[in-house]
Amino acid sequence: MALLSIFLLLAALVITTVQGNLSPLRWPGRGDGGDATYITVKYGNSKYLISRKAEPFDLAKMNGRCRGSGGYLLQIDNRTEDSYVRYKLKKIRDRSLVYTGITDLGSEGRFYNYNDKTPAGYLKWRRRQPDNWRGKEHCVNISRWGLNDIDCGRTARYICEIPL
Ligand SMILES: *[C@@H]1O[C@H](CO)[C@@H](O)[C@H](O)[C@H]1NC(C)=O
Ligand SMILES: *[C@@H]1O[C@H](CO)[C@@H](O)[C@H](O)[C@H]1NC(C)=O
Ligand SMILES: [Ca+2]
Ligand SMILES: [Ca+2]
Repeated sequence: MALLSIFLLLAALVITTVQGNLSPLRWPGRGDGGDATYITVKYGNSKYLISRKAEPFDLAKMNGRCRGSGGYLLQIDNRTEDSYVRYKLKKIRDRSLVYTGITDLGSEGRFYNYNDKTPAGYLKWRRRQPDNWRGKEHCVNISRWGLNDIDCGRTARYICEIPL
């Protein structure tokens, strides 16, 4: 009887854990607040569209798409926004490369927002980044661990920010 209770308790724990992982942000997923193209989440005064499909990244092209949705490639203004986006990415099980709209193209080491050329607001780099590896890392990817400068043309996902 005691064994049975322990078994049931363990089973309950496993189920709870599994359900916890079935976050609305599973990738790809349904009912995650998005459409076929983007996973959509809201925070503060912005909506964030995380592209579902990895494609060769191009700052102008992807920023153009974000503009088509009423926004721009992700800009990070402050610590809370940074933590929010990284928290969401952490919940998405797919760990593929995700680009922001932050770049230092044409101004090595000085990072700015591609869309409006304003200086990057808040840069939480991963340890030992940015390193401008091989002198050709001018775009910025984001993950649960922070930001990293990376070359611009990789096949990856990207995030649009839409002001509400
Ligand atoms: C941080 O930035 C976000 C996005 O621009 C904004 O909605 C939020 O109000 C800001 N928070 C603080 C504490 O400034
Ligand atoms: C993206 O940036 C992170 C730093 O947060 C880095 O560790 C990671 O390897 C990068 N992702 C890819 C797929 O290159
Ligand atoms: Ca660089
Ligand atoms: Ca780097």
